[in-house]
Amino acid sequence: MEGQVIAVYRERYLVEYESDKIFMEVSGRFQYINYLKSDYPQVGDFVSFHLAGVDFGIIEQIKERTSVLSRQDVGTVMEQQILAVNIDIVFICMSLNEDFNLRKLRNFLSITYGDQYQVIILLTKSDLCFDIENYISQVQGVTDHEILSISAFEESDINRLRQIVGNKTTVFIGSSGVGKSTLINELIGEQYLETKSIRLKDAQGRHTTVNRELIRLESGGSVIDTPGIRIVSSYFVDEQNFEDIQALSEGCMFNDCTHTVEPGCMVQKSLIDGTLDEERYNQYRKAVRLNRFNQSREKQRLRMLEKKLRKGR
Ligand SMILES: Nc1nc2c(ncn2[C@@H]2O[C@H](COP(=O)(O)OP(=O)(O)OP(=O)(O)O)[C@@H](O)[C@H]2O)c(=O)[nH]1
Ligand SMILES: [Mg+2]
Ligand SMILES: [Zn+2]
Repeated sequence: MEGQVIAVYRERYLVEYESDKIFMEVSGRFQYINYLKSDYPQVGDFVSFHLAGVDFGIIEQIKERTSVLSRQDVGTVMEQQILAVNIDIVFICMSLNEDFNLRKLRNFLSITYGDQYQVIILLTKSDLCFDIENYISQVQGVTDHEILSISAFEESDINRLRQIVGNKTTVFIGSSGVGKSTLINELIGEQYLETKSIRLKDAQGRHTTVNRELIRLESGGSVIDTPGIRIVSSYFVDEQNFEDIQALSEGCMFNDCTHTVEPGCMVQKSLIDGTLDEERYNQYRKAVRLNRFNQSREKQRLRMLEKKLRKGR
């Protein structure tokens, strides 16, 4: 039997199978061969399972993922935290008021590298903005992805979004309060998800959505709601995310310049004369360190796995 994971609660998984929703756990064998968090079922995963009761199942295996949206995990030792899998479109949501911030947008863009899925920038709360074109052109300066301004209160905007989603699997990411859940409620046509407007005052400043969840639409498509992301950092360093530094490094004296202590370093020079933003440089250094760390961790993981498999035989 095969189903799709629509929500994850610690060690429990809610799996959609035909029109049923069944709680499941992973099998003992599954636990034995997997130990990275990212190897465990995620929202969007297709899994094979067997039933262990009328309304309880055991997940045996995860089907190969067609796409993965992830970031570096902030909660644990640097592990990859998966936000959603098997998605066709990632909607990066940013509101056209206080939340609008190009640096933030760049951060979100940095976790959506590659061509596993389409990326669309949703500029939300357009009803609060009187200068939309100006914001759109600012965003155009940062990305080539499609940009859409949208108000949750404008029916034609919602229809447009519904059309884009179609029968695809999509995920909404962005800071807290930009209106992700509100948009999704409009798409499904009911107040299914909790949004800030129906919450008490004391919840101000807190994230309204706390769990990732996949919701099926009438169109056959699905939308995954996510809690607002505060810190984003990408798991892998994509050179393309640091095009500016890449370009500068061509002027460095040494080919293998690490842009730290070498003489004739163009990156250092640009830092000193102020043409390169210090924060940007620190971001780059951090990404490089993290990448190195992840590479050695991955090697270690493979070694341990090999050992385990040899022992298991
Ligand atoms: N003016 C206006 N307000 C909106 C719009 N969309 C959402 N809001 C309001 O913005 C607030 C936050 O909306 P949510 O949908 O809870 O935001 P969220 O992105 O899901 O937030 P988290 O779940 O915390 O990540 C609510 O008070 C909504 O009513 C919009 O298009 N225009
Ligand atoms: Mg929400
Ligand atoms: Zn250099």
